[in-house]
Amino acid sequence: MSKVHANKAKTQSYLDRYMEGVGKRNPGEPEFVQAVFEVASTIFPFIADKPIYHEMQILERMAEPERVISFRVPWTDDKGNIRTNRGWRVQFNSAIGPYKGGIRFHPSVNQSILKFLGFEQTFKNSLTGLPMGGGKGGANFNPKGKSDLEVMRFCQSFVTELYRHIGEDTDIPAGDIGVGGREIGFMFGQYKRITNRFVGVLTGKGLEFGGSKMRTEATGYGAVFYLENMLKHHGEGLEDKTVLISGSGNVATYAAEKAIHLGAKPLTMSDSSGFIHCAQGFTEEQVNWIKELKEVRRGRIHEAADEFNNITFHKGERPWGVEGNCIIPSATQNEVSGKDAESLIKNGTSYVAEAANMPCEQEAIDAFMQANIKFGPAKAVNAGGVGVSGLEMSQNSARIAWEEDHLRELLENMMRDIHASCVEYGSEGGGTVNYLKGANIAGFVKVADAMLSYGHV
Ligand code: NDP
Ligand code: 2IT
Repeated sequence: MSKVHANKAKTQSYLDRYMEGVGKRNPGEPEFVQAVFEVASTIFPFIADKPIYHEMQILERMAEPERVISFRVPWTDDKGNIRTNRGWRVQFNSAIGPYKGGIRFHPSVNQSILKFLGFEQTFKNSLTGLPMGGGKGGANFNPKGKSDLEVMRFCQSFVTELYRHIGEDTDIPAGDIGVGGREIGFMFGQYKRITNRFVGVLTGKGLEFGGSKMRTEATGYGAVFYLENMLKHHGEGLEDKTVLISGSGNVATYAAEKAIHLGAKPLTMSDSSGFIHCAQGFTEEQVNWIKELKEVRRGRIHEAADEFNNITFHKGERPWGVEGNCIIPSATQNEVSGKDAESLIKNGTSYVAEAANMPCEQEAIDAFMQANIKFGPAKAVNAGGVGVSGLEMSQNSARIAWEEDHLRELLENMMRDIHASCVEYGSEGGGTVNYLKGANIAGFVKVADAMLSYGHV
């Protein structure tokens, strides 16, 4: 066996043994194990000739959250029934800054999903270049069909426990699926009321009470800026590119809006009931209509097909059977399967920009890589959201508010720099960039080196 071959086999056996341990220590947590594998499979080869990371058990420590808090969330519905949900905060890694990451309200939320999200967040936040550690929280609460008052009572109860674990220098939550401006307002109001402190403990706040301009748009806009950087790096542009988007929430709608601004044609959007398709590409007016449908009226996506003649609704389906040059999955984890990937490849898709967290199953990632499709991983592509959250924290600390143009420029520069870091660590010769490897290594190094400085903690 050649030396190179032998080293590869050794690295593979380290990875196998490591993943066996992760699997054993986290039974019944498939999403978490999946996320750890995605990172570890690119980090083990990188640290093969860097024994310090092995000796100091860096990857073992990184895969263990610093703290997982779970708690009861009792609340009363409009009929006077007492309801009980479970809330969590996973404080994953504070090596480079206070815990930072969103809160998700969705019936599917469990410890595995929040641990995967907190783990990913650690590397994502590192990529932004800002001093933020990784965390994630949420509850298995279903906001669908609940009145504003029910949502308010739920948020107040959730924060009545959570408040003792968070703080502007400790842990700063934000939004995620099911948590937008309305919920952040309710949670901030309750935090302020309990603690009698007006501080930047949450991001994604309303502009009237310490929120930052560009935060609402940041994740979707940032994802499209990242895609644009990928295209430019390969001598192409967004102009006239057809783009398949899934989801119709915060991330999806602002991704569609920015894609239109930059001359691309978003053809699809979706929710959990199916997808909508517009062969000509949605107009900005249609995207605004969908924003209003989802944010204000909290309706279902088929209503867009009822409203506009050139939009069709495809019940129970995902958009991945449509032909498109690029895809921006923006709904949830594991929404692009290996089979979906095969169909996208056959239909000529050449760029994938993951705007949701871990939307592609491992089989899909493998298929894209094998087909030489440019694959932008979530922790890089969607980092603009938490990036502008970091800027909201800076503004809150300094008690100032920056202008929108300034923030847009900071966001654009941040996405350009993240792309450049991914290219730096992910270049494999012959012009090929492995963005997944690049993002993982670039995110890992800073966190790992900080952990080395602290000794055995
Ligand atoms: P929203 O709640 O605003 O929207 C979520 C969208 O995804 C809705 O269209 C929803 O459909 C759909 N969706 C959610 N769960 C499922 C599911 N299980 N199956 C099918 N569709 C589903 O969330 P966001 O736009 O904020 O978040 C979308 C993704 O982006 C998530 O992966 C999130 O973690 C990630 N993200 C968000 C950031 C942010 O700043 N908000 C930052 C970085 C990443 P329906 O209404 O039917 O449930
Ligand atoms: O997944 C994510 O990065 C988010 N939901 C945003 C987190 C944040 O703190 O802004």
